[in-house]
Amino acid sequence: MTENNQRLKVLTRPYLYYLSQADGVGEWRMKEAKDLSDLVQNRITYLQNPPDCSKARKLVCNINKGCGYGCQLHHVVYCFMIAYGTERTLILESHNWRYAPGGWETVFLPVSNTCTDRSGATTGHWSGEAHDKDVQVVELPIVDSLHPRPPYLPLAIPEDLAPRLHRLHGDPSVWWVSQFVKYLVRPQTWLENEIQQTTAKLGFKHPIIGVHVRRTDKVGTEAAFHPIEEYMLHVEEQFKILARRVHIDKKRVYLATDDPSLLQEAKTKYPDYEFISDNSISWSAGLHNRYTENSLRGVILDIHFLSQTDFLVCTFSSQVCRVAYEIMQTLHPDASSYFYSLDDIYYFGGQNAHNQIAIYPHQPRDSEDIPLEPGDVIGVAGNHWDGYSKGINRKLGRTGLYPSYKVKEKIETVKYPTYPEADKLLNPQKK
Ligand SMILES: Nc1nc2c(ncn2[C@@H]2O[C@H](COP(=O)(O)OP(=O)(O)OP(=O)(O)O)[C@@H](O)[C@H]2O)c(=O)[nH]1
Ligand SMILES: [Mg+2]
Repeated sequence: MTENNQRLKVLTRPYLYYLSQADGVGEWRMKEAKDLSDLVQNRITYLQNPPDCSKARKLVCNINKGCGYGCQLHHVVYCFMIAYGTERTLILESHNWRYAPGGWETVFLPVSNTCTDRSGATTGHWSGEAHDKDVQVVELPIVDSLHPRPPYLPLAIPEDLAPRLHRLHGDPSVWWVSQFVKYLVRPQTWLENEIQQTTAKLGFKHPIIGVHVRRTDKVGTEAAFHPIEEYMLHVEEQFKILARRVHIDKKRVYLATDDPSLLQEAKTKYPDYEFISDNSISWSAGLHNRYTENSLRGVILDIHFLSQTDFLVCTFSSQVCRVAYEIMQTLHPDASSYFYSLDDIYYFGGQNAHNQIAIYPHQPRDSEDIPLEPGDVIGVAGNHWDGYSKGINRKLGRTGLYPSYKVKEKIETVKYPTYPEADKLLNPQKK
């Protein structure tokens, strides 16, 4: 980004905020966000609590994918989206969970109050919605081996909610994912108390920016090493932007990391900042301690606090940060722009193609660029964060760079079931 562009961004952002609040629109957005979320949460609750569990159509999902918490949570989200799409009650199997042998309910509320038993007259492996029509209990594999793939997958959004989501939110695909995460991470009472106590103990308060630094097993294999300075550059910029509309009594950073040496390094290098972080959580996130209940408590707390910050700076290659960003969407009408990722754009593991549509023509500057004609469909691979993105022009079959501003998102809609019976419970007057 050129210096001028950077400056323009710093200058215009706070005014965009004021514009978004003008003429009572801010209030409308708050209400619309709540109404939409209530609608979806109510539909999920309806789906999850069938009147007769022994007759209910079920989708069985086992949490034990061989990966970390963020990845496993997203695995359950993927199952849930297909359960919602196929009108099946999600049965979550979580005994002998690698993080907590006692299972999901040791930390979160059960996904159903009335139907957690997977038994049924007929059981089979997923073989497609139509094929499974007469099978009562269907077992879903991990998304990596899903075949055939149903349409109910990110980044698509449900057709019946699409117009409202487009009006409200800057990234409707993330909003839709976030609704399943919201339902899933409803805490047990002890966890809720723990969150409150830790908030007080750490002195977590606004304004605050969240920084997540993913190291250990991720670095060098799946993602590059980024020094703390790279994150702090964006933290500094965001505090300048925040300062235009709120009083900054202290530059606070919530630091979540699996590298326990980083907190001291950050404190030494940035003495004018207050770093809020529990170093013992970072110790528990190391590879030797990771799959324990204590470490689970730590990553849940870290994600909670990251999601509560005013802005997130992290690498979206990390599922920890993507979960935090998703939960953040459930706390504001539209928090789609409250992040800076040092590497990937937002994605959901196992998602369908992420396409964009060219809105301006582009003549290649050099052999690295690809041409664009308005209307061309581009499969985006990533943003280079310098004004350019990389992707494939599907019409030409050519891969290369193009200016990010010359495309817009192509958000797919899918005909999900619309749950009129559930909606009636929410609005009894609209019978
Ligand atoms: N408490 C805490 N734990 C972390 C942090 N970073 C990583 N971890 C631990 O490491 C695990 C990483 O696994 P995932 O959550 O799947 O995320 P990932 O490895 O970045 O992403 P994928 O490899 O794409 O799955 C987390 O679930 C935590 O257990 C952190 O900042 N705080
Ligand atoms: Mg991993």
